[in-house]
Amino acid sequence: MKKTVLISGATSGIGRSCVLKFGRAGYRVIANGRDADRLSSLSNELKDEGIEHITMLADVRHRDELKEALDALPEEWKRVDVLVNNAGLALGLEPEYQGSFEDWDIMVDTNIKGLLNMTRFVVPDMVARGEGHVINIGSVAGDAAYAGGNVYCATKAAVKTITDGLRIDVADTAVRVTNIKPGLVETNFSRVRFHGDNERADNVYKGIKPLTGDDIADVAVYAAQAPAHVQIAEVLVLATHQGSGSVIVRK
Ligand code: NDP
Ligand code: 8X3
Repeated sequence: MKKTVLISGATSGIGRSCVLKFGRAGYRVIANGRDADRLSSLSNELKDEGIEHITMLADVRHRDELKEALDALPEEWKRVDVLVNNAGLALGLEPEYQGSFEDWDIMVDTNIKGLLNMTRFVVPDMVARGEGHVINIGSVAGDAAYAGGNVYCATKAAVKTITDGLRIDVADTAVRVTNIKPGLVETNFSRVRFHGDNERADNVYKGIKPLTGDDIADVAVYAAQAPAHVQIAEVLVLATHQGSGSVIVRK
């Protein structure tokens, strides 16, 4: 029987790549997103590729909405083998003393509380079954703050701690827990961070070959397909000319 993967934030970037890579690797996919049109065009693409899937419309920040969407999954889709907590974003790059309260709330609500919401709803069934896999998309930004990264970096540091905590809490079961920490990945990430300023977003990837969503999805699929006794606990994936979160050599 095919395994089922649930991917949050599946309509763009790393999440979309995970949908395609897991689908091509033979998984059935539950693709979560919060935009019905984007989910429907993803679904058409998956149909063309012959990937078995369903979509799940829910904003991970909204606990009741998320619970309802999970409860409404068809019975035969309720057993989730792999959960990829990917939905997330950065907003702004201002010094902390000039940051936007609204941006901070959205980042904390999505990157920390949204990830926790999904985990809290999906993982109990994995624990009851004694198996499953949670793959959280953290970031190199969680390892150390960089200029203007303040709150975003803090949310990704929280993802690291939350991931480590879950791994400890399920260590008496065969549930595996992974934190993938990407560096510079060219997606919609910077367009979102700079509130639609495309020129500023494009500059982030100038003079360096960034990672792609596919590069990160390959790591997620690898972690999921490792033998059952192998737990890929944490992976830091940087672009080759990136020395750390803040050291990027542009040519
Ligand atoms: P994208 O902006 O391309 O994709 C983000 C996805 O998350 C979109 O599908 C977006 O949906 C979805 N999303 C955002 N908020 C919510 C929400 N509240 N509920 C459901 N879905 C939501 O960026 P990336 O692919 O780059 O980002 C994916 C993850 O990777 C994030 O957690 C990010 O922090 C992390 N990351 C990214 C890096 C990078 O350099 N790109 C590096 C390290 C980590 P919508 O389109 O509707 O907004
Ligand atoms: C995204 C990577 O370095 O732009 O988490 O914050 S970075």
